[in-house]
Amino acid sequence: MQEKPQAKYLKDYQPPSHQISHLDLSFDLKPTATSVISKAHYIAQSGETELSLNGVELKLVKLLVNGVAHTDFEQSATLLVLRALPSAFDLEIHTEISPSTNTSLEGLYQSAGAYCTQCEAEGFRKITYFLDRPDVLTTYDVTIFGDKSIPYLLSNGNKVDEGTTEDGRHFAKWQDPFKKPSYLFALVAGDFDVLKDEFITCSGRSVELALFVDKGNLNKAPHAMESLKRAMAWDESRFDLEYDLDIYMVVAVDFFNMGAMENKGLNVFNSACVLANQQTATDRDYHTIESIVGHEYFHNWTGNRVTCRDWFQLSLKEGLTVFRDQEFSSDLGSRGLNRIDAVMAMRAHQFAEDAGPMAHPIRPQQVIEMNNFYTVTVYNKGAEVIRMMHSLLGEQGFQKGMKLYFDRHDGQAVTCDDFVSAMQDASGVELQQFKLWYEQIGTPTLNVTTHYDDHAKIFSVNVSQHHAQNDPVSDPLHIPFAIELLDDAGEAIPLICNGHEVAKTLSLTTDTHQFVFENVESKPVPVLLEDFSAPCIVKYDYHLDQLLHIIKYASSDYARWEAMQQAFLLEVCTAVEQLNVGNTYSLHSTLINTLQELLNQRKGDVALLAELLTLPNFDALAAMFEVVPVDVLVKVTHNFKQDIANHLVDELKAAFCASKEHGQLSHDGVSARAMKNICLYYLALVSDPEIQDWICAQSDSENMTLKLGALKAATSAQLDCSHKLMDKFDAEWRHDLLVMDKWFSLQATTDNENTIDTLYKLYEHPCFDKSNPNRVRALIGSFARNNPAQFHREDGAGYRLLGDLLIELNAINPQNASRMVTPFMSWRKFDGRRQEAMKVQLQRLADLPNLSDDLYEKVEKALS
Ligand code: B3K
Ligand code: ZN
Repeated sequence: MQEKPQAKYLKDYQPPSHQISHLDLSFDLKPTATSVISKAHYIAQSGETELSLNGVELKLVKLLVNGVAHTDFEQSATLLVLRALPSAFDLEIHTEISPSTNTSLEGLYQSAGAYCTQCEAEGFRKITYFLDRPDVLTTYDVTIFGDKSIPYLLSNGNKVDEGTTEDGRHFAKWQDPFKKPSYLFALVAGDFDVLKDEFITCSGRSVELALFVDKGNLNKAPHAMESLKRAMAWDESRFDLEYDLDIYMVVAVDFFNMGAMENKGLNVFNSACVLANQQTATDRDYHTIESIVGHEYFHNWTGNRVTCRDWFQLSLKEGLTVFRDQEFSSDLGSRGLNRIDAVMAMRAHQFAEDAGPMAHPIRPQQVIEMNNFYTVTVYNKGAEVIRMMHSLLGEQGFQKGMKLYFDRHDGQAVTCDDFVSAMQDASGVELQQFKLWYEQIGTPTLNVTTHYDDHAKIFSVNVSQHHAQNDPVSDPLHIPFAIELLDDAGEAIPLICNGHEVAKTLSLTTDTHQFVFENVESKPVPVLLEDFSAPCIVKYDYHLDQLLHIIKYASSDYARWEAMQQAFLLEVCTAVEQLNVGNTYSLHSTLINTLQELLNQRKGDVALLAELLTLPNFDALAAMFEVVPVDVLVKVTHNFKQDIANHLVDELKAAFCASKEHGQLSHDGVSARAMKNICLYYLALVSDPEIQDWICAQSDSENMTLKLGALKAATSAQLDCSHKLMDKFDAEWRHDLLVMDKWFSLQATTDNENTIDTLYKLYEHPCFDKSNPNRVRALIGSFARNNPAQFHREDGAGYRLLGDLLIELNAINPQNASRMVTPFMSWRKFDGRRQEAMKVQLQRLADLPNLSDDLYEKVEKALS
């Protein structure tokens, strides 16, 4: 029987036994037998004579200590233990690996012919035996030998030599002057088209920029390049951080497990997060690309120059870098819309993770497979924790903290405590209590009640904080609680406490607290936890009228959107209750009237208006219920959409026609397209031949945002024309797999009895490939996430489809399998029949003889 994978614990951290003063790597690239020679100088830290090196799936060819063959060692599936070592020595290790058969996309593998690496978190051990942990930093010299049919041989740092070998092959040698941990190592070798550019840094240095894409894709590279230059300039202006090498390279590859990887000076990107032009990419893709290019670039300081001591500290670099990329997007675009995006991700995904069996603190205490912890909790909640510090310290205090952090820790591998200490010491703001956010688990709830005293003109807000059931922390958290009070006319009332005006963001530091506001002339409408000032759930008995008041008048765009979401949620709850007792229910007329008014006025940011018109997604609805009433929820959303369409057909038509877009990339162009698409989405639900004509006409657009908007309207309303439009799209785009991913997603999200059969058939589509994570996510990821009616079919067919796939993926690509299992993690939230059906699939996985550590950790937690 296979041994059970063992967890590692933060509390067991031990510093490394050895440090490495320099590493010399040499690769001779061959698809099934690449030879890797590693030469390093090891220094024992306290007289150790034994050294345990990580290594997985390696063929050991030769082992020399100080130039002499070493025989006193032991090898296991994951370790090479050397004994009888001197206190400092040169270690030379020859290994052999097989990139072409490596479908895990971790270590050195081939992506559509090109060699590339992915080492974070623990992939370097699939390349050579090493101290593969982030607190062992050293300088790297890398020499790559390859056939001349592979023109580009790339690694980190600067190219210092290149040439031809006697046997007619060629080589390149790279030197990275900055010490780095092994997870930041990268090698890429292949034939690419290259877009070159230059960036002059604030101190006047010229940095060469090179973007490598698959042959023929140069016309899709400029947006990523422009994004990179914007990111470099922004990091200088907002954070005073300048790039440090002479060259910055980005390579786009087709087979990649996530979005991108910040390897020093040589980022590797999923091609989906690089390639874009107006014909192939949507406005949303443009935005995502800019933010990911920014994110990876920002890691150069927050992650690479200062890195993590151990993987439990992952949020040190990821939470901070997500915060930085969110600020980048907000400074360059709409702050309100970016905040809406961030909060949607928190509500739909992070809150669900918090409520499920994989719930963990932003600094996890125990881990089986590190790759399972690149989560919305570590990333997005981690960013919210940084954002709270930012709001407590203010921009100036925060920047002082960042400066002190770099002064103290440049070139080091540190902990989240080191970061918080720098923030505290630089700003003088006490953060001891605040640090509990690194330990607590689950989403805290804030119960709010208010009281207005008409005589005394006092409005009091009582807030009590409650930890989630699974939270090991019981002491109160330090919660920044932002508030706005609106008067009858919609004006913000100054917040006067004890005779003084106070800022919007209040501090809640005790279990319960009463905030008392004076000089409040009439009963106000409170905007609570404005801008999502803390990652909490607020419980307050809003009346629909109050929410509509906020939608009209709140000063923050985010707060207006949030109120609209709450209004929809309130309505959904009422509708569910009514349907459950056999009544019918239509969307409340005052809410319809508000939507009508918004559509008629079309003032302010049109892109925000498009968001306001969008119903909360299924996950947001599901989160409100102890047991998710799948069928009723599907019905209610369907009815509400139909209500909006029926009542507002004239306004939607008018708004559609008034939204002029002339193919601009500007915010106005993006907004107009968003508006057109949301209007069309609703209009498709009313039977009107004119609208079918509009949809068909828009589906011929040269602009992918519009084209896809038309297709989505047609498929979601299951219009007669949808098959014809889908077939046309397929014929037009088969040559472009990233575009076909959009088509796969549309197929998967169509709510139709035959969808599951269609999906099984689509496995045979010439563009589909189970070993490519983008394809799998587009087809089956979209299905499980965005087709609740079919995925959660009572007969369990949706679950079986996912289960079947996971069994295959477990063998092909454990990381991808582990991501794709997420929908099953919340099986406890469903009714008995669905629970059983999901458990059957989880049990099938648990019974696999070759179950990967990645899936084991999640399946075991889900079932226990
Ligand atoms: N640091 C990488 C993620 C690595 C994931 C490893 N399974 C990308 C990023 O967050 O920037
Ligand atoms: Zn990152």
